[in-house]
Amino acid sequence: MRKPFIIANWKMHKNIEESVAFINQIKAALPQVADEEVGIAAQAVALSSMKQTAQGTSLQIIAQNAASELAGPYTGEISARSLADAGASYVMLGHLERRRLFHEDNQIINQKVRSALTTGITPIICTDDKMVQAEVNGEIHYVFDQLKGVLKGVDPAHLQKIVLSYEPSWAVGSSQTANPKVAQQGCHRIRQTVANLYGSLLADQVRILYGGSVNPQNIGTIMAQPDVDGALIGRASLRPDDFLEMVNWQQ
Ligand code: 3PY
Repeated sequence: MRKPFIIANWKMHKNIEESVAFINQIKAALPQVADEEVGIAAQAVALSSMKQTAQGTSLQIIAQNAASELAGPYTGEISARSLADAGASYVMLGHLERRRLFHEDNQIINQKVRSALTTGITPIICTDDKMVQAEVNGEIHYVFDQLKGVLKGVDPAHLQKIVLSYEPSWAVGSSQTANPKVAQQGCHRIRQTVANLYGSLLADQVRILYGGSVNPQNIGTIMAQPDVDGALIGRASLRPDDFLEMVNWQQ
């Protein structure tokens, strides 16, 4: 049984005070029992205050990026080790905006994944539609280089806890309507690729999230797809009421 995982990706929207205020507003309504995981990915400077505010709740504190090295002369970088110290239990790596705006490639993301794994912080590895290519003649053609590249050298024992996500580029940071069929196809192909790389037992266990234009109206149909285990939510996660509505998508 794969536990659903609902994540707010706040990108660079909220400062420390706003992040803490948001958690204070939602914390009493978060699921008590861990039959669903809920997390917030925020700016690194807010993580430790968020962790303190979330004490006693099941909220996961998530970093949005990490350096590829654990320590050393890398001015301006933040290591996975320091993010873990600040209270992050997960780190998002390879989000489309990191690839598109900061030119991160599979090799850099793979280094970040391996580095994060040595600290005990769990990577949420994002893949986009370089993974799932455009529709051609009514058939969707898939390429797997992205996933192979970012998972290179990753031990099967680690893959068990890693989380993967599929975020088609047209749906990220846009107000396009998310398409549940595309979400299912993308997540299914990722699962098949994991099966090819690591075997079907691990592929059945790994959680795969869908991201891009998820909102309170469409989350139910997206989460109903058999290969979608959770959602990475951008803009629609910025208001506490909307976020709680999506956390409670089953109701
Ligand atoms: C979006 O929905 O815009 C996202 O980037 C989610 O990660």
